[in-house]
Order: sequence, then structure tokens, then C-alpha cells
Amino acid sequence: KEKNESGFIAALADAKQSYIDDGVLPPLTLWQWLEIWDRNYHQHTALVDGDEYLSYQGLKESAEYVAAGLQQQGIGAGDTVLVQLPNSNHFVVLCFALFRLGAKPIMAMPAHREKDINALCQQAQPVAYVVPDHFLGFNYQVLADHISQQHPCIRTVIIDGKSANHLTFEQFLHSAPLDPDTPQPSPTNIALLLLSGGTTGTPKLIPRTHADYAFNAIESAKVCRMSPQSVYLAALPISHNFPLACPGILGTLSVGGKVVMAKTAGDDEAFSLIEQEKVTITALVPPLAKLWLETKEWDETDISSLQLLQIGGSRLEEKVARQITPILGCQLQQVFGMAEGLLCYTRLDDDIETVATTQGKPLSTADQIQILAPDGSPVSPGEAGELLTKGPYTIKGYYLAEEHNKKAFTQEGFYQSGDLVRQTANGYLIVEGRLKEQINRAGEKIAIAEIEELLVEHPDVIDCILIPVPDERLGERSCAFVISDNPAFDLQQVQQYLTQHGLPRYKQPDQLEHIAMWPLTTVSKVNKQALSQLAIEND
Ligand code: J2J
Repeated sequence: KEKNESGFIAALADAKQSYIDDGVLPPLTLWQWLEIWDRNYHQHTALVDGDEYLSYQGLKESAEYVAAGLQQQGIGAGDTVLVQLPNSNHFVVLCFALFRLGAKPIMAMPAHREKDINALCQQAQPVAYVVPDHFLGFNYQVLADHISQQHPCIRTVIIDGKSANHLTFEQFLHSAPLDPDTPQPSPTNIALLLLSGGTTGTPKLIPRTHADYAFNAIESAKVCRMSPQSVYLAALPISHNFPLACPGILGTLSVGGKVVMAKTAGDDEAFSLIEQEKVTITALVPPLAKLWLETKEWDETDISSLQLLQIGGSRLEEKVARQITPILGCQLQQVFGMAEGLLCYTRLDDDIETVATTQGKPLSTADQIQILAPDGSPVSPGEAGELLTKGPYTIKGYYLAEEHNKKAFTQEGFYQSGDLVRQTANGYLIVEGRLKEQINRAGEKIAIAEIEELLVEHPDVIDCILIPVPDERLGERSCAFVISDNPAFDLQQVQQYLTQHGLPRYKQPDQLEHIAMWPLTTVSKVNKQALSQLAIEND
């Protein structure tokens, strides 16, 4: 593994170095950027979390203390640390502490449960695991104990909150000062590992380097015209690329703005934070945007400070897009992004037609895109095909996944997104659909293979197919069709079974249908369109 890893890391560094040499990527680490931001905006408020306000100076100093504490635990350059925290100032402090040391946070989501966490441990061998004590009714200490027993690589469990038997995050904030001679990573080193929705049974890790991730955030902040007056509401879970760096938290910090942490993205919490903190910009997935629209019709909270609402992660209906400005009183920006890299944004000067009907154009002129027909040839202009991309901030391979990478990337290093897109005459992309075996449930991606593989193991299931079904609330819901001898086998049992197997709620089917045999197409494949129709009729 170590040999593979060093080869992989060297190739990645070479690829990023060439963008540095070409003057596209600035040669700085995320820690060096924080030092610059601290010099420029020292006493300005950087982060707000409930009644806890942290200045740029406070953020940098706290991160140094935490880095020192981590170092005392033997955590250092090259190590991975599994981070599973809700939105909080501590999350950001911890990330910068790790960036300082050259250790890599693995960005797990609070929603993840044992199966994903296990897989991440197997793949990345984290030396530490950081969790809250409780969040939304779930006890993470129990999970952390269970996981650390199975994975001896985890030497330290850190609890953000109260704990009788583990170190707490609070203790790290009170460490002895960091030795200033502690070596720093290089800008071309991996800064963090994001999670990919993927199409296979195990999550794939996305290695983003310091230089490319900083570029991602800083350039995004420019496109969104952010300034020291910007106030960003972190409403989506910040382990996601979108609220973390598009422009998100890092982009806001790059301009001296203020980040406000929300624990959940629901309108009840978000609206009052917008009113209180005079939020100017935030990011949502389409189902949440719909919820906000519905609420605003009767809610009297003053959200007039909001200037820009970014929406991305899954398809935004044109009808909904056109309601944003009239109802919420802010500008809309469509975002078609991926944790693997490429980001497309509609621009702030675009006319309403463009904003309502396209998913934007690439962030950088250095982004390369290809749109290919099934035979691998480029489509004619305006035709739909698979989107492939390569560029300064797009990965050329998942972390330690050599076999999978042969399928997911071309020889020239283009990422095969599995998205079906077409390009307008002025270079904007429209997402038409997708080729990958995935369900996009309210922006969270579900690998169909992972769920099917588990379901066919159930004693009552002879065969099973999982499909996305259009859904008013979620955009897409997941429906499991089963061939089973037990007519009493129901959705509740399916959900219980998957919970026992360590699956988070969002990956579990929303609907279950029994079927006697598969409907077939003329070429004898399972007719998934017919299944989708059945699922809609039976709802
Ligand atoms: C349709 N499908 C979309 C859109 C993403 C910003 C915004 C989103 C993500 C994200 C992100 C879509 N319309 N507007 O990381 O920084 C689907 C595509 C894409 C996949 C990537 C960001 N925006 N998608 O969603 O890594 O299928 O990133 O390939 O989670 O989401 O998923 P993910």
C-alpha cells in the first residue's frame, strides 16, 4: 500500500506542479492562505456558531493550539484523520490544524453510519477519528468505540463535546503552543479527502491538494463577487464540497467575509440566522430551495439581506428557478459541481433566461471539457453526450483506487463524469440526465450497486432492482423492486435490515414494490422505464 501511495502522491504532485508552473495555480498551502487572510482581516469576525464568535486571528491561533495537541498525539504529515462533525466553528479550526501539519481530514458526513465509516477506515487507515458526542439524536461515541475496536489504525478518538473516556476537542484548544519549526506540507500535497457519491459498493475518496482546493474556493468567491461585507450561511453539511469551497467557507474567508454556521438547512433555523446575522449568500440543493419558497409565502422573517442564493447538486426545475427572485427577493445562481473538481456557475450578469435554463459555464478558462457520444466521438455542437473534464482543480484519480481509476478516467486524464449534458452556443452547460448507476436523492448520491448487493443477501429476496423515481419533494426517491416468496416482506423490514447493516437513512429505499418477474425490453434487458412507471402508479 505504501508503495502505491507514494507513487500516487508523486504523480498527483507532478500534475498540480505543471499548473503552478503555467501560472494557473498559486503555489500556496491552505495554511499559508490562512496566514495571509489573518494578516488582511485580523480582527474581523471569521466564524459565528451560536453565541461563539471567532475572529481571523482567533481562528488561526485556535488552529495552532489544536495542531500542537494533535502533534502531541503523534499525528503529523501524511496521516489521515476521519472527521465526522456537524457544522461548527470547531470543524473549521480542526481542518486548518490538520492543514498546518500536512495531515489529511477525511470528510465523512454526520449522516454516515457504520458501513461507510468502516469502508473509509479500510481504505485510508486513519490514525484518529473525531466525532460529536451527540447530534440529532444519535450517539456518536458508541459508533466511535465500535469502529475503533475494529480498526487498530485509530489510535485516538476525539469527542467534540463531553466524554468520560476519550479526549475532548476542548482539551486540544488548550494545548501548549505549536513549535513554529514544525514542517509545513507542500502546496502540491493532498490537503483533504472528499467523499464521492460513486457508483460502486464502497465510497471513493477524492484527493484535493492545497493549491487546487484554494484555487477552487478563491476563484469561486470572485465569480460570486464576494467581499469583506459578505456573510455566508453554511446551511448544507460542510463536509460537502459545495458549502466548504464553492465558494462556501473557504471562499468567504478568502475575501474577509463572515461565515455563519447552521446545524440544519431547514427554513426554521436558516431564516432566523439570515435575519440575525444579515446573511448575504448561501447555497442549497433544489429540494431545500423549494421548502424555503413554500415557507416564505407565509413567514414574516426579514431575509432581505440575502443577495445571492446558489442552487446545485441536482436538477433544478425551471419553474422553481423562476420563483426564486420574486419570492425570496435575491438573485439565483445555478451551480453544477462535483467534488471531483469541475464547477460550473451561471454568472451574476447573466440574463434570467440563462440563469433559469442552464447550469452555468466552467469556473476557469483552464477547465477542459469534452462531450462524447456513446462511440467516444465528440457530439455535434448542441447535442447531448457524456461530459468528460480535466483541469487545474479536477482530480485525475481517486485515492488509492488503481483498478477503479482505469474505468473512471481516460488515458489523457479526463474524468468521465457519467453526466449527460449539452452545451449552448455561448458555452453554458445544460444537464440532461445521467449515464451512471446512481440515484440523486435531494442532492445526496446513492450508488445503486451498493444497495442492490445488500438487498439480494436478504433471505426473503430472490432478486432485486433499485431505481430512481421522480419525486415532488426529493427530486428523486429510491424505489426497490423485489422478487420475493414472502408477500409480507415490507418497506419497514427493508429499512430495519439496512440499518442493521450500518446504512444511513438517506441510502435506504423510500418505496418497496413486489413484482413477479422483470418486464423486459425488446433487447431482453430489464425495462427500468416500465418499473419507474409502475412505481409512480403504485405510490
Ligand atoms: C444536475 N445535476 C447536478 C446540477 C451536481 C457544487 C454543486 C454541487 C456539487 C455536487 C458540488 C447538479 N444539476 N446543478 O460538489 O461543489 C450532480 C451531477 C454531478 C454530481 C456531483 C459543488 N450539480 N449534479 O453535487 O460530488 O451528477 O457534488 O456529477 O455530490 O451531482 O455530486 P457531488
